[in-house]
Amino acid sequence: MNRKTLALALLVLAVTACGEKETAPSSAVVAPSATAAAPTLPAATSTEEKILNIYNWADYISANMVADFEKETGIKVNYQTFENNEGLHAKLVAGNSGFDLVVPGAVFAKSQIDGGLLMKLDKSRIPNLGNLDPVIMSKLASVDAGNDYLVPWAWSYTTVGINKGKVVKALGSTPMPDNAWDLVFNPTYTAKLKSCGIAYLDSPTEIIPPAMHYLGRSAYSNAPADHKAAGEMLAKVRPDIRIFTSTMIDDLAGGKACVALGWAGDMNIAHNRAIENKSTNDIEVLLPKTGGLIFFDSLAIPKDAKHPQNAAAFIDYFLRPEVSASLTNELSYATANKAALAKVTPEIAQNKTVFVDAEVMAKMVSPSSFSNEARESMSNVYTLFKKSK
Ligand code: SPD
Repeated sequence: MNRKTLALALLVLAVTACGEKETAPSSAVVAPSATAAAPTLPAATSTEEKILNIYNWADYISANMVADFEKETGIKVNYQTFENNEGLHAKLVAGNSGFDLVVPGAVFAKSQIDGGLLMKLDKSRIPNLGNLDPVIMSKLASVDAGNDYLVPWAWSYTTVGINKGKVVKALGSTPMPDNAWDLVFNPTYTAKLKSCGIAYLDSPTEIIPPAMHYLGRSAYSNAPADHKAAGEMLAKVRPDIRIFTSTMIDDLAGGKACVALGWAGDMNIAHNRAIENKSTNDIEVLLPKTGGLIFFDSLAIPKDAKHPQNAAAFIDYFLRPEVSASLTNELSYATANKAALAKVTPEIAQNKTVFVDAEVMAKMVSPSSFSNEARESMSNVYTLFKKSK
């Protein structure tokens, strides 16, 4: 078993608990139906006007993906980005977003499916669904029964990243902690690191879960008492946090932040950007000894999308091995497209912060979903935390 296959197998173990609080009927946990024989329609059969409106996270698509799709299909893509799951969720709840394709995190997708905010995929238009790893897809059916709504875009994990030289200098005689989460949650460290810049993701559901995990509580607890405890702990480091952002790549690469609580994929992009810019900033993704938080982001079609056939055409195009692999190769986010693994470059395939090894994966926290009430409670705690200084 090579590293990529092993990483996928381990990821399957990690996502087994995904959405476990709201268990799907066992009959729904099946291999993706795309593997069953079904009549397929080529993308060109779309009868819609040639427009596709995509709403994705920033820095989350390979350079030529949209242009190549437009050239091949004649479909004009309007591409916009959002900053966090909360922003996307609010647009979907409000309705009439104007978007045909969105990329929610698994943590929000379950409630979006249950709330009727997404449209079922027309699988006859997406023959390349068969390229997805069937084992992963059968496990993801616990979030999306029958794999009817979601197509994995990429996965990675929330963790701590550093600018090594600056952190070592700022810590002085204090050695690096045993647990990397200390660098962003323990005032002993944050007080020293504030001079070189600490950056946090700007979203309640990005910060409260790792904070609860650091406290030894469930990262996906729905209990307000756990959110409150996270808020109390966060209040102690609040004066030391300089940057709140959803795009910390340039802050890290350019040296404005020396420590970040963010996504491993973006940290690897920052690492590469610093090298491209010939800077001395040495960005490193840390693997906390208590584990990072795994996440999945998936393509989905809003229930009121005006161009669902064009959306299906884009999904099918994305699922071509070389197209999925281009995302992983250019952006260091892992793919769930099994057929794409052979096209992942050796440099990325061997990067242990992208395809983490068995020991590290075993410690990672599996994704799960929050209740609406829990999201509200976390949002209140987060707002208080951010504005108190
Ligand atoms: N550069 C964009 C990365 C998108 C990450 N999505 C993360 C969701 C985690 N909860």
